[in-house]
Amino acid sequence: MGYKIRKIKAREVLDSRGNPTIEVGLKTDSCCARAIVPSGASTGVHEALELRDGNKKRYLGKGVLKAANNVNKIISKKIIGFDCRKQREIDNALIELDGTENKSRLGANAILGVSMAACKAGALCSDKKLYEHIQKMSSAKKMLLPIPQMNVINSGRHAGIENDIQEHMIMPVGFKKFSDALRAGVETYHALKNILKKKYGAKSILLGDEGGFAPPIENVEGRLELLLKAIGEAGYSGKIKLALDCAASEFFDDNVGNQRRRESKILGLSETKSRQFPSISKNLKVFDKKGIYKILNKKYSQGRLVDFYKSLEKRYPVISIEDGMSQDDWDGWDLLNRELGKKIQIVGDDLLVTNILRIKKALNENACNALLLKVNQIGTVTEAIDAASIAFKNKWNVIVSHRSGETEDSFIADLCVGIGANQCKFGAPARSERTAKYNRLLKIEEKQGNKAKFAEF
Ligand code: 2PG
Ligand code: MG
Repeated sequence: MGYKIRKIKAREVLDSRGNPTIEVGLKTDSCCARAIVPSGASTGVHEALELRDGNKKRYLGKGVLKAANNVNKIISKKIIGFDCRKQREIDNALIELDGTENKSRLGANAILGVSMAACKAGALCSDKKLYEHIQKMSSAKKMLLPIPQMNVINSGRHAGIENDIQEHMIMPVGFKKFSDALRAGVETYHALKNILKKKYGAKSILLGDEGGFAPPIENVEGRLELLLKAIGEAGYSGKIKLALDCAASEFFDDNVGNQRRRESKILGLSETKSRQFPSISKNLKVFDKKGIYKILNKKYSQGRLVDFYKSLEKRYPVISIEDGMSQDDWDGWDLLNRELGKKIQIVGDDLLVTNILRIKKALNENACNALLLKVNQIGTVTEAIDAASIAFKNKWNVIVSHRSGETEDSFIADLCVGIGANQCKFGAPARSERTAKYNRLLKIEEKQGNKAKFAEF
């Protein structure tokens, strides 16, 4: 009674970069829920497909009317009548209806909007908190408040800069409570802001896509020094460690990249845009293992790049490196994980794209030791939860992550707690689309009272 889905409606709304995205409203007799889908900039080529209209006259081709229409005309017909608590059944029906490997028929954005909205409705109708509802679906034995990875210096695609390490993060690990850890991170963020303003002027404290600063410091060491200084000034030396998301696929130059560039040119598409067209990626067979990584005009072979990361780990308290290698450079990942994986967290993002098949391959090849989990990389809540389960089973850490294009929807905060992930990556503690998630975690911690358990690293 009251659980049956009666109505589903999708519309075009905006994300934090001012690009269109999908919002889905879903009604049963007793409740209604809404979900908004995020969108990445440094998207991996193996991600599920984000369907955009491509009509340059609207939103520079980024409209999502086709995806909305797919929800309203095709998906709703199939999903209306389902019990909103039966997430796996709903998601399986969505996957089957789409029928492609990367959700390119209906669009992963269309599918995910429905999947997330159903999940929220399932919680509401069963009078459960969203994180409790999610825990019931997952294999998690306990709920956890996550350690945040806070991206306080933004570069690369998120700050309009080519060939650079993308995210420089602080990780408050030495705390007993999430709220204390968050506070320490926020105070460090403000200490950093003051240091930057004094040293580089007002322009250096303008914010990148994820709420971090984008100062004109052209070397990674200089940025890490600054982070340590800010941590010290805020009074948290030793209690806050450092993490990097290199997003190395963005600065790896290989034959595939060159081929993609050539093909995009022929088709008159930007390179980023061309990644949305699976036909292009599919045709890219050549992979030159001897590709070159370029960071800020310096060139590195795989081995040299690993040496560079090793030297950073020796000199700075870097405890986690995400996407240190490019998405298909399996040899590079193998080397990186062999050299550093016993000491620090080696996180796969573009490498794994929250996809069970790629996670299994990475496990076989011992390519990394942690999963970055992004719901829109795979396109349904169930598949994301399954991806986390495999990672946990194999003793990997799981980090639930936002996208650089986010929204006011705080779904991933509940997801993180519900699946028992020990870390979250929600950006800097600034801009409402980021703080919405942190604020939700604060609320969950308050609700859980003395039962709240803060994760350990
Ligand atoms: C990443 C993400 C989020 P994007 O690379 O981890 O920080 O960036 O959403 O642009 O892929
Ligand atoms: Mg990443």
